[in-house]
Amino acid sequence: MMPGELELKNSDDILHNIHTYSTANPTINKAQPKFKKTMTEKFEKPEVVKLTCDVHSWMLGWLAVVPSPYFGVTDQNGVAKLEGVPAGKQTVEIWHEQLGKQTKDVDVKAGQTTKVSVEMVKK
Ligand SMILES: [Cu+2]
Repeated sequence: MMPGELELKNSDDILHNIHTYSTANPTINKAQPKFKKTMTEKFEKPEVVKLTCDVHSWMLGWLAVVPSPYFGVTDQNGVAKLEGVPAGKQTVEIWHEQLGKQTKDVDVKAGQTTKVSVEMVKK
């Protein structure tokens, strides 16, 4: 997401908890009871935020707050498409929960598809 508000939904009939491990944004640690179907929280600064639920130890998520409208999540084949990126020299940043972060400089040509290939290796 870009910096702004995020709607957190609880579609389950049980209590959950939103616990964020932020450094740039305020930390959130709030219960979300089953009757509270949506909660809105602000994430105003770019960072990758770890989210957990303290009620269910296996629940874990990541929220990437990025300072750009051009972002995506890879599909089952490891492919993400960023559309409408302005032509010119751009830098793409790739992040993975276990494999870390990489950046790559890309020369985006107007009206063409530019392919960027990145190999993430476990260290
Ligand atoms: Cu939960």
